[in-house]
Amino acid sequence: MNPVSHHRRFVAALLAVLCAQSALAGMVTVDVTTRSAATATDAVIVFDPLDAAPAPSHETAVIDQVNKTFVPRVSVVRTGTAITFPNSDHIRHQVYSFSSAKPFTLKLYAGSPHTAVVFDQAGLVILGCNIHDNMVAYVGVVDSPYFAKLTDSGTVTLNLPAGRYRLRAWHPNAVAAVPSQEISVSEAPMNISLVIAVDSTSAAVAAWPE
Ligand SMILES: [Cu+2]
Repeated sequence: MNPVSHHRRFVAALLAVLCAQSALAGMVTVDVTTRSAATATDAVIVFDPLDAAPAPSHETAVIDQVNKTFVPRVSVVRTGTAITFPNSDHIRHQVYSFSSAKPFTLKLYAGSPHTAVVFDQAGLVILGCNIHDNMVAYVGVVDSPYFAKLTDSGTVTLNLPAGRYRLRAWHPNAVAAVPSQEISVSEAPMNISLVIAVDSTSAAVAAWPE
């Protein structure tokens, strides 16, 4: 084979790979509005794949304690994620959860505990502190690598492999459940608008969409 023909074959093969990749994924943009003065911050969206099961992974996450507040207040993690709970305050905290997806109590501590807590079951885990009653944090544990937490802008874009998904959404202060919907992702960009009725003064914690 002469060098030019070899080069052409290489380019053709490269183009084939690039085209195959672009056809296998799509950009999905989700806009969340709240129907109130509350921003979309802390809203969670999850795409549960209905076709191929994604390869398992072992991720890590951190929930800090700063000025008697969990930071971040809302986390969304994949099942199997190991979360550590450092304490950046100069006082002691005692993190616990009564949630059935992950009941646990850490020892009363200052500084960083050495052991992480593995969130191995899907569901909502509500964290509290035994010393400070008003400390609360939420961990949404999901069997999917495709999720996002919204910020003030209310918009997030994910690059999802082509296929069918169930889209569900949640906000800790939602006053009504958001119906889940099935979507089909292809290479065409997709825009989805979601409305979550949020009342930031609501004391009740919104039910997690299972
Ligand atoms: Cu505390």
